Amino acid sequence: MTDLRIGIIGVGLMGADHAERVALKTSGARLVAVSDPDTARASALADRLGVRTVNDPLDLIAADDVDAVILASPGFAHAEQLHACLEVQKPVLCEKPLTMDTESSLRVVEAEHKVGKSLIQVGFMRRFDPEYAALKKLLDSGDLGRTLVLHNVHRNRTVPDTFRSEMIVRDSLVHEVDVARWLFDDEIARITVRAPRPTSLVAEGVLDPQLAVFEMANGAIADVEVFVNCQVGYEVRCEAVGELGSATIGLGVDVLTKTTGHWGGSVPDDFRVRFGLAYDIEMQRWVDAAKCGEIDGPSAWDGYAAAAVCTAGVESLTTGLPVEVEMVRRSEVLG
Ligand code: ISE
Repeated sequence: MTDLRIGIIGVGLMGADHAERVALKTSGARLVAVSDPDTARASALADRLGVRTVNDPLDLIAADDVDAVILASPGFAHAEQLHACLEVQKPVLCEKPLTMDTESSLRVVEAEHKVGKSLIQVGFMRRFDPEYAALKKLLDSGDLGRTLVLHNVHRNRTVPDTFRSEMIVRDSLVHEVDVARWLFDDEIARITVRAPRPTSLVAEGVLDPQLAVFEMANGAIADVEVFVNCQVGYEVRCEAVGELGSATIGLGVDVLTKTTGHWGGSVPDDFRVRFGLAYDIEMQRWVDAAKCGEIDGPSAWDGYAAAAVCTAGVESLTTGLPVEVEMVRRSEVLG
């Protein structure tokens, strides 16, 4: 089978990482073009990888030699770019968030349904991480009985100054929203987001860390500590508590070293390190599926559900009170 020719929109941290992944590590795929408002950044990457740049992202989507698209542009650009991909019926791997709000995410789900093909996969990479995948398999096996509680920790060393309180919900906490929906195989009915005393190491008014509680439709509960300027490194943990036992992933126990008076290991600097393998697996599976006209991972519906939960989460952050998640029924949209 011929290579899937891929164009990438947005070559910041994640897009550049994906560009290298497609160009150098993914089989059956070929990077052909990149687009970024920062044209110098796009050109430098394109030169290094031997591909071309396209200034207008919509031209990249329409280009005859682009079979599939990766959106690593900022969330606010996604809606227009996703609709453009649907228009020309090209598979798209869209980094989260799907879009910035519930309504626009629903419009995307409806538009894809109208096309009649699953073209959109959302980049919730934790689902591809071998540790998370093993946890999912264990929970689904029933060996721990019914899962009752999830405890999650999500810490970044630092984030850029542009990362305000609302972004912590929509860009960071959104990962655990997807994890809870996926591991419980259920929707989140109600969310509470509280902010304890903020770290003094961020700009005035930024609520970091945040503590969230997700109440699942089936009555189970997940809690999350998200702390994106923790200073230490990238740490993501999840403990599932079942009726018959518990299971924890993300302890980061790799190589344990001992030197005079010390023992320990290393903490990854960011998500590209911690989830590097997950991204590789995600990309290969997306490419393989796209060539068969399918997706193999979180769908536009999952992106919509996450957007609905985050919208409620942002509202809860302002009052500290629980907020019901407002979503249409899946059958109403997808039949
Ligand atoms: C970033 O966009 C990610 O997706 C990372 O996984 C997350 O940990 C980080 O907080 C976000 O900024």
